[in-house]
Amino acid sequence: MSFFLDTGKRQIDLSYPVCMGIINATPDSFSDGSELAKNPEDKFIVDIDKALFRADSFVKQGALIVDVGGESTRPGARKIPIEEELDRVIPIIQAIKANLDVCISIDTSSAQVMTEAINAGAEIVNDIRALSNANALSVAVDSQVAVCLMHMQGQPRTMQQSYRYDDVKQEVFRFLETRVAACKSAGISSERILIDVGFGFGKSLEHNFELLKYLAHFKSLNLPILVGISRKSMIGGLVNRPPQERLAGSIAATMLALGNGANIVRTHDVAATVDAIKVHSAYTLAEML
Ligand code: 8Y4
Repeated sequence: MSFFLDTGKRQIDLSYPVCMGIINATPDSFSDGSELAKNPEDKFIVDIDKALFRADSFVKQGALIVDVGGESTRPGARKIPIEEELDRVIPIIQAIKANLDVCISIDTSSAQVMTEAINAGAEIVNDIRALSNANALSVAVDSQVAVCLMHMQGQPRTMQQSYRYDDVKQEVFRFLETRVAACKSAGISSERILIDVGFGFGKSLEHNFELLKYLAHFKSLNLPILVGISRKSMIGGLVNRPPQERLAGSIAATMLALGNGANIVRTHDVAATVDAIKVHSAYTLAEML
């Protein structure tokens, strides 16, 4: 287990879990999309000042990473043109880079968006398609950035309509193992790789909780584990509340993920997540006495 993530520009210490705050530059985002739209009546326009304010608050609350995404990956979401995705994310990355010292992650599957985001200062490529799109792997190889490889069954538009596993943890494990091997043989060293089981991406409530329960098994890949649980339907399906009211449930599930070895927590609620990480870290230290 490597204790640092190498992004080319910095080494992120993962001796303790760290928090990644979500900056969604998408109009349909449940937490901040419409807040980031300048004129809700008109075509979606990214408000850079609002995105920057959000990133700044995240940093003040203790996030070490901000994840900027412009392609909605919510269940049922449709694809958008690359130009639109670029228009959404690049100005935000440039503004964050110019004003804050925080590691920027780009949530995209497009090689072109990756390239321009890296040029603008992104240090992590967070790809829900695990670098499977054309040229995505070579863009990552030719840069110094870190990559997050996530498991998904199907595609966002339809993934929650039909999913099928014989053994979800085995299938997700083998997928990640294969993608990690592809990255390593293409020239990405293990210090630059994160893995993610992809909660909610083509998975039932039961699949998600089975993966959560067996998260520690993924430690055998000897790579840091990122988890994205925040406000997802795996919480909503249990507490029966809309996304903005899923904080307590999300933190409870985050505690379980931390207990099972999660190293990076992707969240809409940085302050609460940092508190949970502090409680977990104190508990971990107390265990060792
Ligand atoms: C309710 C709330 C229903 C949220 C669905 C969603 C992950 C991720 C997303 C993740 C990594 C989302 C970009 C989807 N989730 N990246 N991205 N891991 N690495 N759905 O789990 O939040 S967006």
